[in-house]
Amino acid sequence: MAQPEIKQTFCRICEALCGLEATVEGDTLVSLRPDREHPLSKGFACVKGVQYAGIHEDPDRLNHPMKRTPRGFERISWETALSEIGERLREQLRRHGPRSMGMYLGNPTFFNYKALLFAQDFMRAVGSPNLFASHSIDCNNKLKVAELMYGLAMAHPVPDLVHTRFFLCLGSNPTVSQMSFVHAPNALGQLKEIVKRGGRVILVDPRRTETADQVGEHLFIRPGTDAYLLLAMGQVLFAEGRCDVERLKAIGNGAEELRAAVRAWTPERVEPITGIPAGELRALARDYAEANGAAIHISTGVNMGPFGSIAYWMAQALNLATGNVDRRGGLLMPKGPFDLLSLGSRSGFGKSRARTRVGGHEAVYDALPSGALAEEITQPGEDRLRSLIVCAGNPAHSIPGGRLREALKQLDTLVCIDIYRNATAEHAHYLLPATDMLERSDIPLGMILSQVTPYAQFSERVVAPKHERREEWEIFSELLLACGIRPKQGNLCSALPQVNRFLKYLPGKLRVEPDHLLELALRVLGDVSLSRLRAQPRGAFLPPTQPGSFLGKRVFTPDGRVDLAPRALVQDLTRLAGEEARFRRHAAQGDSGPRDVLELFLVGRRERRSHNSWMLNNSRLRQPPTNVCLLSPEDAAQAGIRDRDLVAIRSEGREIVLPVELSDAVGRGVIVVPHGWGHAQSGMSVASHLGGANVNDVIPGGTANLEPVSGQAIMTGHVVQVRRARPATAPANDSGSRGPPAALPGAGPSPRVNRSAPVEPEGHPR
Ligand SMILES: Nc1nc2c(c(=O)[nH]1)N[C@H]1C(S)=C(S)[C@@H](COP(=O)(O)OP(=O)(O)OC[C@H]3O[C@@H](n4cnc5c(=O)[nH]c(N)nc54)[C@H](O)[C@@H]3O)O[C@H]1N2
Ligand SMILES: Nc1nc2c(c(=O)[nH]1)N[C@H]1C(S)=C(S)[C@@H](COP(=O)(O)OP(=O)(O)OC[C@H]3O[C@@H](n4cnc5c(=O)[nH]c(N)nc54)[C@H](O)[C@@H]3O)O[C@H]1N2
Ligand code: SF4
Ligand SMILES: [Mo]
Repeated sequence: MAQPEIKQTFCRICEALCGLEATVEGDTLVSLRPDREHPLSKGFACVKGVQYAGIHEDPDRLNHPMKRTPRGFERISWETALSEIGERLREQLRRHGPRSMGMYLGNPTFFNYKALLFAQDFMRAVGSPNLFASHSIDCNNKLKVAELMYGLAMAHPVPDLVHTRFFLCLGSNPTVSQMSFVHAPNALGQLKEIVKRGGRVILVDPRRTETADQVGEHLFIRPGTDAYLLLAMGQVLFAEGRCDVERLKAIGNGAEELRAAVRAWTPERVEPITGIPAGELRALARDYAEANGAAIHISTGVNMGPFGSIAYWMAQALNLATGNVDRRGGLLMPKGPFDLLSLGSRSGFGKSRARTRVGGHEAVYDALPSGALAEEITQPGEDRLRSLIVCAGNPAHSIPGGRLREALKQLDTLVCIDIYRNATAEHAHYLLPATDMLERSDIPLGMILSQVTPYAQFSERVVAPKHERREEWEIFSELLLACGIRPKQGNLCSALPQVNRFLKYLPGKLRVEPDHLLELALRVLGDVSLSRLRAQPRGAFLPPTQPGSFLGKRVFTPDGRVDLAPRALVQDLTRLAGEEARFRRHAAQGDSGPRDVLELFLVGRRERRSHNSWMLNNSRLRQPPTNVCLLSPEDAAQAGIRDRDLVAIRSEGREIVLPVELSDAVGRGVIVVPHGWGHAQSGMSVASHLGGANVNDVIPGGTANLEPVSGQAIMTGHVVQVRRARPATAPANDSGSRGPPAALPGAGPSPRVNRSAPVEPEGHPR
């Protein structure tokens, strides 16, 4: 029996990257806990990370390559899988050309440096522009606006949470999510520190969130209207001379156009749109300008709205106009262990100009909008998408509209590289089992530019891969060879296995892995070597980000100046003005007396114990039996809806039925539905025994619902029809529901949940 050994690693589920400590015996994981000695996360970790053993050991995990047969999925060898897939793809490429091949990269790919590098390299080697990624159902607005204003999609000044005195945060629930585009473990703790220092935290949200319940001040807003709020803040700041226009002119172009863009949006005009009283809005703008170090931050609640790009533009522009970018307590531009921005700029990373075949939607951060995926498959044409490789993603579940599920059936070849047989895999021809985060080494390159406190950590693999699980980079390399694609110059993906095949014949068991390339990159370009990181498994602090190191120095536009009023955004203001009447109408509707059907704005919610579509299968995490929607008691009363009733939520001819909880934390005119639920069809036995419904079934999808500047799918603030379906006590009858059966609250948990390991308590900050 191997001796127990303790290993430090870090969690790669969300952007907090919390330090974890694992006890292992040989290659068996014994336990996982928050790393109390981790200099940055200081013993904080949430239950999803601490209970990751439930994922690592899940009997539902994909452990072997599988092939669809008339009898269902059957196990095949890696050799057979690679050669069969290779043969199919080779033939397809020969007949229909590279464009007919596509790839979708899901969220966990961006927490896996090797998978990301090799997936992109694979597509370059194939020569297909058809790369899709989850960032177009998450944050494309930010990526596009950064490209327009700063010249690089990955250039995002990060709120200096450690020093700021005023944090205005729109569309984020840090207590649950740990934030996005901000690497700050224990986000709630960090926000509480701001208040403790005498600063202010203001959360703008259509719901009084778990965060707003615990820290700072909360401002209700009508969904989808944040851009109007920010424009009006800009109007106040310029009108009252609180912007340093001369400084703006020194660092960028378009200061006058920016001033003109906000001029008409007075707080009085915006009040009936956002629901925020003009006086409060004016005070907010003044307090922000007067705070000595302030940051406006927007996140997915705004990204996914109809004007995500204008909102991010305004957030950046106001931060710049008040002198808060590149200053302590405002927002800083981190550099990372090596200058990723300069490297990205030189290498052309993130600058693809590809467009979709249907509608000509442009790539953002090298990926086409996921909302176009279904049409790229179904619209006839010689170069329509005929095969798709999905890596660490669940597009059939996570992309709004539900149309993709039908489209996937039309593919000649669908290959899923995943740790589970998820909803997308139900349409796949081949499933390839990937390693999980404990089974591979990693450095969080994707998150390094979001760091409040610059830090580098490298983790070795904690245990060897179980069964036949393989790392994605190896899968991509082997697949490329199997497709008969010859290595091109600079293609890591095809070069590495070739080199390794050669090395096999030399003495000494030499083998080149991506970590060797990382070592080289850090040695040549970096502030910290891989050997130092290996010797310090809890990671190392990097030099703090310096104020004044960004503007005028590392802006990557052709002239090195910020574009303060990019044309595409100025033009999009016409669309925003056109929608004004719609929001005003909703405001005027107010209390129109009793009615059967409510028209409500649909917004989302993340839950502590789940993560997008894949954490519900972790039997160590106790889940409620279904997702539950939230509604204000006043709205509910209008349609005779009572607490725990089932309500039908309808949009565009589709309907889901879910139990409702009445809550005064929800603004009027709003219904809140958590995503990630509704797993009736998948090989995830715990999740599919739960009830619930996939909210994406009632969110309009496709290219008609893309935010025009960035191609971000519009996912929040759609109007849905809501009516009482059944009282809480009636037996469930799901006729009329296009979603999976909605379980009643209190329905029994799945059998797998019962035979789960004991549930350990959540790790808390010290
Ligand atoms: N309605 C609605 N829809 C949403 C959202 C919302 O708020 N509301 N949120 C959106 C957001 S922010 C995002 S990021 C997207 C996510 O969209 P996707 O990335 O398409 O979906 P996920 O549910 O994150 O699926 C991740 C998949 O990766 C697998 N996986 C986990 N770890 C690994 C690994 O190490 N290797 C491999 N190969 N696979 C792994 C999981 O099993 C799962 O199948 O969903 C979006 N969809
Ligand atoms: N536990 C858990 N943590 C997660 C995830 C998870 O699924 N579960 N997902 C991870 C991922 S992929 C991401 S991208 C991050 C996202 O992290 P965040 O961006 O913080 O996302 P949410 O926690 O969903 O918070 C979004 C908030 O926006 C609000 N909102 C909705 N519409 C609007 C609007 O129009 N205006 C405004 N102002 N607010 C609005 C919602 O009510 C919600 O409170 O979280 C990550 N962390
Ligand atoms: S907050 Fe939870 S899921 Fe996110 S990195 Fe930390 S432990 Fe992992
Ligand atoms: Mo996300």
